[in-house]
Amino acid sequence: MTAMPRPVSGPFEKTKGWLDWYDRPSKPTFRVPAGAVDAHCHVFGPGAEFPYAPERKYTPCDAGKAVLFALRDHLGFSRNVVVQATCHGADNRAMVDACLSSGGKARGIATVRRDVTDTELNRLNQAGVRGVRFNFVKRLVDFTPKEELMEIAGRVAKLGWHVVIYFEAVDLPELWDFFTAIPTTVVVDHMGRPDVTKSIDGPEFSLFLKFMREHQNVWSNVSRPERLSHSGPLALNCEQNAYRDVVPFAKRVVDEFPDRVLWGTDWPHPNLKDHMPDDGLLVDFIPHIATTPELQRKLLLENAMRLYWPEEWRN
Ligand code: 0GY
Repeated sequence: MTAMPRPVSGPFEKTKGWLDWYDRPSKPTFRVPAGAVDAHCHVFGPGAEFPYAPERKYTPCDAGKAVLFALRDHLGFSRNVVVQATCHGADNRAMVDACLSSGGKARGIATVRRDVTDTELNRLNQAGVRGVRFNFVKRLVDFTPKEELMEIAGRVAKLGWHVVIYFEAVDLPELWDFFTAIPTTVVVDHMGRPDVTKSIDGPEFSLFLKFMREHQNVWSNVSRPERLSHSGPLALNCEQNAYRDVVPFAKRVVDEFPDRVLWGTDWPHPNLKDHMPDDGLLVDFIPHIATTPELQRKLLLENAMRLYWPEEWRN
């Protein structure tokens, strides 16, 4: 792929301590099924058009919809689910703009506050939003009382939306009662961020599997090895070795819950300071965790279509 166009450095550059996205992703060897959905990615700005939130914990590199759609095509995907990133707070304009510009090929996950009006929720729905994200990662967001979040969950349930939750594995016990009371489908971001240096059969990951096993409304996104891995990409062109310590965790979830898993690039990879992944290599990671064509089809196509485009999904 020719290099993806980089934004001109803006006034945000001086505050930034994070890596920019990788602008020469390789062409993956693994071919995703026709119609596949990148079910977790973001847009950042551009900041001059869609300013970052004053309460943000990091200032990213601009990474707008045009580059996202070029990456989608380059990797072989057909659709995106654009998840509101914390650097935009509850200002959903950049995400909504990406959805509206996609010709129906992008759905959105929003962040809303308790005071959001029904008119605004309906407007988001029209634009393609199908869920809200509740973030419990303390380095990313300030605390929101659980009763406020539950009130929001009740309201979006009426629209047929779901709730995406992002938390660290160590926090699951404390959050368990809240999560299990959410009245919608619940999508867990990135398997609840397991510590992959710990045993896959240890208490933390076992609790996560129990969460999915005992609650049929709970789904999981199984992507983001670049963030969970300690072994790292090793040789960039040797996918056998890339992020190998994450494989058993993601494969376990795909094998046990094949009808409730999703995958996404997580582009433009917010908040990474040490290593920025080659998105082509991330796609080549998929067959290590979804090891049959049937599992790959569920992970990349069927599940996401059922959740985000049910009206277009005829199986
Ligand atoms: C991710 C990961 C992170 C950040 C965000 O919205 C965000 O800022 O999601 C993170 O820092 O772990 O899922 O993209």
